[in-house]
Amino acid sequence: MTADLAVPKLEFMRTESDGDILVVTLDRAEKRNALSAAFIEEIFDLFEWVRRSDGVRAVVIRAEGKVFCAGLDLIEHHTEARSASDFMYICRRWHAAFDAIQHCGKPVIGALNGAVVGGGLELATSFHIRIADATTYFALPEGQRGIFTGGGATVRVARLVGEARMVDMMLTGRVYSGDEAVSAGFCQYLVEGSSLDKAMEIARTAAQNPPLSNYAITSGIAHIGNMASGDAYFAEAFIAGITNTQPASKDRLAAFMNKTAAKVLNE
Ligand code: 1HE
Repeated sequence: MTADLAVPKLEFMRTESDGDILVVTLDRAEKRNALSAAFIEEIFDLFEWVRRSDGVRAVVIRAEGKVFCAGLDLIEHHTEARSASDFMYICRRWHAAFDAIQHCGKPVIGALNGAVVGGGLELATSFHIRIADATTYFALPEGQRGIFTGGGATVRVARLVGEARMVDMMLTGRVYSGDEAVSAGFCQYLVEGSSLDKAMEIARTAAQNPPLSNYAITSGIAHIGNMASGDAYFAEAFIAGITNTQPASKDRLAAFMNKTAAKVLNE
């Protein structure tokens, strides 16, 4: 991999490019990748850049160290003695940063390891695909810390794994890992080896789709999920109208007609 893309200046992350895949590493291992206010701003800036960068076709997010992300920087939060309105504005920046990830227009694949907890789970649920390894676990320790989620979990985590499971996790500190985490929906893949290897494989596959198709898939489904079904069908028809008539779609359909395209087989 080479660091040849002109990304914004970063303090808490580093990036490398592997062809058209951008690999983002959370790089605050000494604090278990805890999310300070400045770290959140960096995430926002980076993914606004990803959205505008034609050279990036997919993103893999991994972490330095044995913990993917320990969530809110609890020490910064405690020592800054924030007012209610201070923290309300900070939460709104978390929402903006994680929306920037989810709606950057490119598939974002999380190569997870270790703890993915609190705000770390809020971060991970803004990715489109999550891959766990044998060390990965998910939790929402907010109840035990005497706080509440503020980075979008009430929407993204509840939607992903269900409101009842989220309430149980927050009340009891329950931890999910392994096959149970997959069946609950925290991650789509659980690998015995490296989650990064699997994430790269998936990113390379997804990067071959036309960019407009990937934009429709990664943003359209999420937006449509917020709509009543009549509105959703209407929006779906518009997205399909634009996506299914793009030049790249015509080429691929012609290839199918000419019997040069791959078939959809279960092998
Ligand atoms: C931190 C943080 C943090 C570690 N904020 N500094 N999140 C939590 O409740 C999780 C809190 N963290 C932990 O439970 C543990 O640190 C871990 C299980 C993730 C990792 O344990 P371990 O033994 O590998 O590391 P450690 O010794 O606990 O921590 C290493 C350093 O990271 C240490 O700093 P040091 O200067 O003493 O070396 C820790 O203080 C620091 N560190 N986690 C700040 N979270 C928008 S609202 C979102 C609400 C939430 O996210 S609530 C969930 C918060």
